[in-house]
Amino acid sequence: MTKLLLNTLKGNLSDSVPFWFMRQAGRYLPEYREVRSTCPSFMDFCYNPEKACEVTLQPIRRYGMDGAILFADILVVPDGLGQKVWFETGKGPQLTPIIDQKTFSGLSLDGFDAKVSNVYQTLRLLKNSLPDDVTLLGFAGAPWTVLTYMIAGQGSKDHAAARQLGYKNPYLFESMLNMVVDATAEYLIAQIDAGADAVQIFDSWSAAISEKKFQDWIIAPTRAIVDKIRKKHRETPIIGFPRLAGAQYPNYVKSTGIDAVGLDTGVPLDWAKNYVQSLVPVQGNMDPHHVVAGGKSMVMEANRILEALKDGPHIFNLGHGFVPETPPEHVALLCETLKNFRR
Ligand code: 1CP
Repeated sequence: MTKLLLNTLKGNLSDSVPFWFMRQAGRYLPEYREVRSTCPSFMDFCYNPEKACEVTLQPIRRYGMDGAILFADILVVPDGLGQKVWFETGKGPQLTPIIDQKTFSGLSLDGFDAKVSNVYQTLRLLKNSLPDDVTLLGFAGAPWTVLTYMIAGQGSKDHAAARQLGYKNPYLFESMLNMVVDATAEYLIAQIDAGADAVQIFDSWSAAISEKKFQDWIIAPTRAIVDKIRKKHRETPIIGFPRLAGAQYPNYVKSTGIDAVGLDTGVPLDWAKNYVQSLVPVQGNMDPHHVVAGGKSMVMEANRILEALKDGPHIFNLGHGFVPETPPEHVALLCETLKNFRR
């Protein structure tokens, strides 16, 4: 059976447009909340193959997306490197911050694979339980986005701590970047070994980075990861998602060598068609709040996006992940709209 999403990632066009959604497994689904309530620790949840497999499958059973994204988190990588990571209700992720040589020296790649190996087991379980036509997606955070959490010790608005450390102590910052590049490449290669058909690199915080630093902090590390993966897995598509990268999108695509790119909600579609979709397949880009609102305006917006990108390879997705207040029945209406669309 053909995998429509995987085929599209390889640049092929078909009559219908494949779709999946960022954060399609998550708090908007009652069945997710039920499993989540059995795991007090979010990291333990990510490292529980049976439960992680179950919540990955939940949206596929309900809606029949073309892609299933591994349930885990981008903060598995710092955890695997030995940084303490935990989640606090109402506060989000918390980490012991890495701010100098002393705190950095506590991290190591030794033992990384062993520490995160349950994630690979989740993928093996998924490989055996997913319908043949569903593409299995692995993922990791991009080094810059992951470093914003490692350095601040939590989520942050303008990523001040990471930017300032990058300017003040570029040698330390580069050592950290290099370690995260190596860990992420190892992690994604192992995900593909375990059954992922494609992988996505989430650079959620790549907005408003200067030209020079976009090159050093976003492009160079992503390129390094792409090169390492390709040495082992030449054919596996790699999706980049440089969220809010604006005019840097075409440069990001050309310079990183990724195979497909996720568009955030703000990217104009005519421009994307001419300058991005002409290079690689694109994915995106509905505002997740449109799905909270639902109704006719959501359906019209889905059709506008589908029409605008229909002449080239397109995977329908959101411009960022579902928010917890999304009504599941609005997702059902959106999926029905997408399944009925023909080029
Ligand atoms: O208690 C819960 O259920 C917490 C909610 C949650 C979920 C469902 C978190 C905490 N992580 C996840 C799973 C997750 N995270 C997935 C797999 C599920 C899917 O997509 O269907 C993925 C791909 C991620 C990736 C992720 N985690 C990103 C990149 C994508 C994005 O949304 O920008 C980021 C930035 C994170 C960090 C993170 N993890 C969780 C939260 C609440 C956050 C964001 C914190 C912040 O705003 O800084």
